[in-house]
Amino acid sequence: MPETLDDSLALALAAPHLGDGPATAEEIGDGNLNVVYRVSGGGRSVIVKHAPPYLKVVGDAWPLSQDRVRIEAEALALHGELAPDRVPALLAVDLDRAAMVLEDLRGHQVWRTQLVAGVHVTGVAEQMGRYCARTLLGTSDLLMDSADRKRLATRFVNPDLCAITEELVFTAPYTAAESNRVDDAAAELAASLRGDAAMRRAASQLLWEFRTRHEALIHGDLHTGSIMVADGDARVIDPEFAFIGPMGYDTGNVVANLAFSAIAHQELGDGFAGQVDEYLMDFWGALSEEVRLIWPEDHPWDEIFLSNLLEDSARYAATELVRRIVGLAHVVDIDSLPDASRLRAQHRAVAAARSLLLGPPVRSPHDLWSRATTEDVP
Ligand code: SR1
Ligand code: MG
Repeated sequence: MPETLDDSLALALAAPHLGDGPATAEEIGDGNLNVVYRVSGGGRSVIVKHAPPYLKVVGDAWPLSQDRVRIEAEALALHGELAPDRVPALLAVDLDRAAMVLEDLRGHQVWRTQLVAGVHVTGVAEQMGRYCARTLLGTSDLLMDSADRKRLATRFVNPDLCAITEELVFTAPYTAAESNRVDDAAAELAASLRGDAAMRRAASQLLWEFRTRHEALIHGDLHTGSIMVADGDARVIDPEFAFIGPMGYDTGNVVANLAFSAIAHQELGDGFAGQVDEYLMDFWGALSEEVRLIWPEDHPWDEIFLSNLLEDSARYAATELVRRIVGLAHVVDIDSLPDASRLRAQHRAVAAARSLLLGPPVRSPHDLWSRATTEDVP
């Protein structure tokens, strides 16, 4: 059984990567899964991340494989090769202790934090579009040798973390699961989802696709809390949910989490929603441009691919919109709104999800964005 990370173990793991002199360790993680320390010494600092053998936010009752450390480290390395500079540097991995040492992105902030504060960060949405194109196509049969691709798939079997997503994203929000967290004021909204046979059917179909469409090595949890940003520099962190799955799950997560931001700022009326609209267009524009650039010349169906990816993104965005309102893990963009606008925003997110999941296929990025962010409360 690997040791649990405490100050002294964090200091020991970090020591080879710090300067000379005394060092200090500070626990900084507030995530649902892992224990995270910043260790500083000799004018340098690093991040030490440890994966306990259970889901941190639930405890022993939800055991989790520590193989997620290997998966995260290998995904970081591979995505870093495909999208240079878009992930933090991996400095060391200690599988016996279920821990890794990472570059400390000190000058960066979590993108969600900046979005909530209405702080514009340049170039990040475009970089995220290119990151998605390069990591998704670059780990797919579109660009990989067939035998290499099959070998890659054997390294990213991630049953425990896939089980979290299968339960918390595609199942629990449509049932009376104990894990759901619903504001008292949103109880009727949650009940309306449980009683909506069409939404339950659509979510169940997407669960099937999530489990069976082995398209690329996806990040698996690409919300705006998994992206660190500084002007002109986006870095994607925390790929412990990585597995060979549907590409649209990653892109749909980006879309839904930008939609939460847009809806929240529309409700606040502070003028930042227009900036978020631009982020979505920059994201999808750069993604499309990069796909066309790296697409294999001898397979001329890149426009069909992009249109299918847009449709899949819309449908996975819908399930993310629902689960962050009535499921276990919420988003601060919506939860931090004043009561009346929070309830309206929650209704709007679910209305958007219904439109994206049950309406006609989206025809364009504008159609996707308009349905994700401007659905009226019924
Ligand atoms: C209890 S785990 C809840 C969520 O946190 C992670 O970041 C994933 O989004 C997961 O669904
Ligand atoms: Mg995460």
